[in-house]
Amino acid sequence: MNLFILGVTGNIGKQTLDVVRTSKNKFKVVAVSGNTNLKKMKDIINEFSPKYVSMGKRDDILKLQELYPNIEFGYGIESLIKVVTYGGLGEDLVVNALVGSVGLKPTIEAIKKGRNIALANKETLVIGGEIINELLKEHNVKIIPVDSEHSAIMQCLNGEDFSTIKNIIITASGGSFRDKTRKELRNVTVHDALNHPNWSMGAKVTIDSATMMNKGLEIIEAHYLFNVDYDHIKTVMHRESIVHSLVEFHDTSVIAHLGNPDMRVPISYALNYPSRAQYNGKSLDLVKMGKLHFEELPYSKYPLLKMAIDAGKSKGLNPTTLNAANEAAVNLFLNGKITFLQIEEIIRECLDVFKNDLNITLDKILDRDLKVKDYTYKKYS
Ligand code: MN3
Repeated sequence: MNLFILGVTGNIGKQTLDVVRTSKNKFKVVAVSGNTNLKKMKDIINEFSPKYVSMGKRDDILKLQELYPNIEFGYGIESLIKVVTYGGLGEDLVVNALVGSVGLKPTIEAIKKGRNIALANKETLVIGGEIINELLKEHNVKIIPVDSEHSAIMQCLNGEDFSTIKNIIITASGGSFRDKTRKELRNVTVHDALNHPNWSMGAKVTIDSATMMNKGLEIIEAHYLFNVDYDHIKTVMHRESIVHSLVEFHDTSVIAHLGNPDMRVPISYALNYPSRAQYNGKSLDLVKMGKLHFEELPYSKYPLLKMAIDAGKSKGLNPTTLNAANEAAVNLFLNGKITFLQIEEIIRECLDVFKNDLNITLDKILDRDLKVKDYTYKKYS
């Protein structure tokens, strides 16, 4: 299997390479992209010898070119597309582990090339779901979700008739601030927010988990992946992150997917789909767990959850506006420019300022994405 990995130096990229290491004779890393981590990229090149490497900046490419004259290099968005379309067709899989809307165009080009995609970049479906689903049909390509909840749902649906789904139930850990009150959220710091109780993730997803925007984006993602109406996608707070999601069927049977919180499991499932590979992780010890807890998600504490679901339901460019405002606001928060609760204020403001448009095209999505981010950075930097 030839792998084309976007975001290889990030958190999901790193864990993808862990999975690749466990079955090195099955996978060949052909093309990869990183952003600014030159040292990590050198290590990856030395270990996996890819044929094509993309980095964020031209300077870094020039440095790498000197060291590795036999590898092709590129930088910028065009080179991300080169990563996913590199070489001829074979037994191929694109792993899209980019963070943010930048992942949409490469996903589209991978589909057009006819390559299946292991998708960790949820923004692809949040902002481009309508377009993506049309393209998947047209090119007979599959998206296999890497997000743990969606991987769980996909596994619960194995061999099932989708028309018998009654509800999809997505679990939420509650993020780093699940025990804080609204009032306490006013003064939380970046450091507090980056301290997730269960999962090891990148900074953006960890903040999104704390605001619950992550769950909102995942609901939209689930809507497009499984073609289930928003009214039948439920959430439940589950502190232990052991039940990764559930599906209820017409006969009220509920199938759940359980496992220790380890992203390498859904990554391994996506890489080996439809079969399963051996993974030497820790077995789930239910007796040791003793209890699992489920609570209602407090919507009043997390206004972004409802804002995201509403944006998803209203379709068109609203999900793009929501997502772009969130990306910019989270960035501003991480850089100490705004407070934690300003993230939701900025998103509300952008949804107000930028009007919806139901007639979407890729160009309109990318244009809206840029404009919302420009607006937010200019006003709040
Ligand atoms: Mn998730």
